[in-house]
Amino acid sequence: MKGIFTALMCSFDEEGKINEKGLREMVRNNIDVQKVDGLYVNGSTGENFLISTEDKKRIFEIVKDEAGDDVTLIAQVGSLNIDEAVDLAKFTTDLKYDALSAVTPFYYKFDFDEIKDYYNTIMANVDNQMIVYSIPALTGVSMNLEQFGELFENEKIIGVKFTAPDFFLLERLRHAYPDKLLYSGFDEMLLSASVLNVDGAIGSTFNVNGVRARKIFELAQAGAVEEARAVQKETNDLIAAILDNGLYPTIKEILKHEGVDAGVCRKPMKPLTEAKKARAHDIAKKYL
Ligand code: NAY
Repeated sequence: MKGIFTALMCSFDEEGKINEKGLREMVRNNIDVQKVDGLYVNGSTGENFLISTEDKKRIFEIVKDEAGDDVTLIAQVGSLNIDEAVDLAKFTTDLKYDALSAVTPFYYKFDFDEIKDYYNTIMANVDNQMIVYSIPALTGVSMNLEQFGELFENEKIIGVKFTAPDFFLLERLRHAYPDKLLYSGFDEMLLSASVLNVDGAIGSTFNVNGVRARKIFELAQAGAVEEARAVQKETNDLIAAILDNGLYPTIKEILKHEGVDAGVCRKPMKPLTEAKKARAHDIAKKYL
């Protein structure tokens, strides 16, 4: 369960339908070219919150069929509809996904007891392991050290995907829970998280920059911080350009530049203008 995990994208056509051939190519590109250790399926990067339950299931099936046992697979099953979350947790456990993950429930201001009940309910229904998906900037849900500790009391909850720039809390978590898995969630902060001894990282930009991400992670683990910093600098030049041009559509356009049929993003995300498409190809040439 340790190492570099791509937050997988899905290829959609202009009508928003899954492009199965493209999705399979994206899976293979991550395994064969980016050489990542695993895939995080139907997360934010997978446009999970924009698609139907049926499409989520189809994506889980296609990814498992294509990846087989080549890499570790994590299924993001979180949903505001807890019945859907449980259904997807059962579905992906049956498909033999190695672990589940679920975003903290958002939109309504759930209190911590409600959040804890959400995770415990999902896990009471399956024989699998759970990685909490914490991303306060998008969900508005922040948890403190003690609250993470309460979630971790459930032995099936084995770690957290920590997508936040709070390195104080990350260090406290590492210190307090040495046996739980901590994953860095912001690719531009991978080095900072790695020196705090996270167990791995899950990122959108690894779809195109996985090899560099591994270098940063492994150099930091080996204590070669100076060299790691140089690779993080190259990485952040790339990420800054991608963010400036539009995160997910630009990664898809870069994948197309590399011959992967990445399709387009689903509405309400808008397609890149011709100028931004050209810029994405320039970014690929300049930074990859
Ligand atoms: C997800 O579920 O796909 C993730 O959270 C992966 C982590 C990414 N977060 C988001 C919200 O996209 O890789 C990061 C992020 O895109 C990257 O660091 C650029 O900011």
